[in-house]
Amino acid sequence: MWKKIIGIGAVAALTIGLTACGSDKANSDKDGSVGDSVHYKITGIDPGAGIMTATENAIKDYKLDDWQLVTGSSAAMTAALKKAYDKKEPIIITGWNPHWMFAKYDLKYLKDPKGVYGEAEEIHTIARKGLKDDHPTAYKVLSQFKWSEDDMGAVMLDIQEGTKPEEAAEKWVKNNNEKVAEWTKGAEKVNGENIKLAYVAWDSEIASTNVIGKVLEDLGYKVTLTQVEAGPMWTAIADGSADASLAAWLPLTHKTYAEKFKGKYEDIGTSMTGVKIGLTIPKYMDIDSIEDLK
Ligand code: PBE
Repeated sequence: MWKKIIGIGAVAALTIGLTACGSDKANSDKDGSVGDSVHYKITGIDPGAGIMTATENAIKDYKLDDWQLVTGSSAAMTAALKKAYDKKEPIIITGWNPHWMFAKYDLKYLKDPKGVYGEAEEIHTIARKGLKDDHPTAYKVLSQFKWSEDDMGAVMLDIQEGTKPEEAAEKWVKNNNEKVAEWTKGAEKVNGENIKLAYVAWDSEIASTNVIGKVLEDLGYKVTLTQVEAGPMWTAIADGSADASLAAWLPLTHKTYAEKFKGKYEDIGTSMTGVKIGLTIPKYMDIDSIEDLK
């Protein structure tokens, strides 16, 4: 079993999120605008997430002057989505793929004709400088890690349905020997060396980090999963206080971080391609584009 450290920031963000959605009485007045129906609020996640920066840019670029992006957390956002969805009330959230919410609810992305949310994004694995020399086995596995949206989706859904992340990861690893064998190809076993993986409590990254944590543990590592906010996660890789992270979304989502820490980290692999971020709504809402929010 590995240790889990939860950053204070995550707890604070959750509290803010709960406060924000407590006062959120969406009122779907047929004659009013979409804005009126959701009180001009976009339900967001943790402030350090790239999708929050992208959404602030969308508010500017689409001139959504009356609109406000509400800060919270992934957990608070999905709770607000469930609450609205159950009553068929309107809600606009910051969504991304892969995410279990698209399997559980009928949702759609709002079209983004200005391309504020980028095109096809990728999930990258980033490592601290020197990891290759210090921990060649971990470096090898991390750089060979690659899976599909369906793979990640299975782990995410299992967790969402109540299985503990480390148990969901263990189950997936047990049932997917072939894939794991590809990641561990040529990796020699180690004897209790420490590896620290930093991640943010985004559902997608809880899944990937726990799975790789399990794979490294099976190779003999003592694995620590450190849960922090996005800024501290990038900082930890850059200053070497964490070894690696599976949570770098590029080229757009974490562009600001990638530029800020340029030359201070190593981009060692792409674990998934064709991922996406954007404003997301239930299909029963009758708008299609971010431009309809004006
Ligand atoms: N996400 C999930 C993150 C990256 C992974 C899309 C919420 C973000 O916006 O930074």
